[in-house]
Amino acid sequence: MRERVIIKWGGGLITEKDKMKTVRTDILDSLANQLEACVTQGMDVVLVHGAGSFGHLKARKYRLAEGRQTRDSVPPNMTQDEAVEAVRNDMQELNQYVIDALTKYDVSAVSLPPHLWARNTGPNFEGDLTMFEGAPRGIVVVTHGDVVDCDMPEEFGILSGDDLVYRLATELSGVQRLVFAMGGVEGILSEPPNGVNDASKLIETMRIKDGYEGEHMSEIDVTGGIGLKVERGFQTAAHGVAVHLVSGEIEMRVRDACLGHEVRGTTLLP
Ligand code: IP8
Repeated sequence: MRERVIIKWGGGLITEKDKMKTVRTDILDSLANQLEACVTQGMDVVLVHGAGSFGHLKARKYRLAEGRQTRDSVPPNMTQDEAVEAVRNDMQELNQYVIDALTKYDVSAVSLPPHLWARNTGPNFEGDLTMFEGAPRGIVVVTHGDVVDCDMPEEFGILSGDDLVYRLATELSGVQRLVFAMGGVEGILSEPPNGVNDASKLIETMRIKDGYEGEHMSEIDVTGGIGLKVERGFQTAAHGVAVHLVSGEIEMRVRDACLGHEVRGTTLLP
C-alpha cells in the first residue's frame, strides 16, 4: 500500500495572523516546493490549511464560533448570515493562494471546502471522507478550516483544520504520519516564545501524561490554538499514526518530517 501523509499548514504560518487577509507568499512557495518533493517520492498527500487572518478576525467579530446570536449582540455593519458568507468567501480566497502556489510547483490539486460537505464542529463532525480516500495517485486533495452548517440551535459554527486532520489521519487508509507545519516556533515549547533562548524551550518528545496547557490567543483565535493541535495530535497518535509538529519556516523540515526523516521538532508519543 502507498504511504499517505496528512499535512496541516497552520493559518499563523501562511498568513500574517493579525493583519486582515495578508498572505505570506514566500512561505507558501517554500511549503508548496516541499510538498512537491513528497509527491515526487511517491507519497499520497492530503493537505489541510488553517485560516489565520482570512478567518479568525471576522469570525471573532461576528461571534460565528458561538452559533446564532441575537441581532443586537453583534456589530451592526453585517448580519451574522452575511458574516458567514464573507468568511466562507475569504477562506476560498486563501485557498486559491494555496492552490496557486501548488500549481506553480506543478502539483495537481483539488479543493474540497468543508461548507460543501461537512456539518457540525469538533472531532466528531459529520462528513463523508470517501472523496479524500478515492483521489487518483499524485492528486493532492486540499481542505481547510471553515464555517459549516450546524444543527439547531447553533445553525453554524467553525470547523477547525485541527478537527479535519484528526478524522483524515485516523479514518483514511495507509496514513503513516500527520505533520503540523507551524509558524514562529520549532514545535511545542515548554513556555511561550519571547525571543530569549526559545530554541532551548523545544520539547522534542511529549506524552499525554506530561500534561500541556498551551497559551491560547483567544483575542485572535476562535478555535483552540496550540492546545487544540496538541489534543487532536495525541488523539491521532493513539491510533498508531506518527504525529510531528515542526517549523514551516525553516528549510525543508516539513518535507523531511513528511518523508519520515529525523527532524528537529516535537513528536507526540501515544
Ligand atoms: O485555523 C479556523 O480553522 P483553523 C477556520 O484551522 C475559520 O482553526 C474560518 C476561522
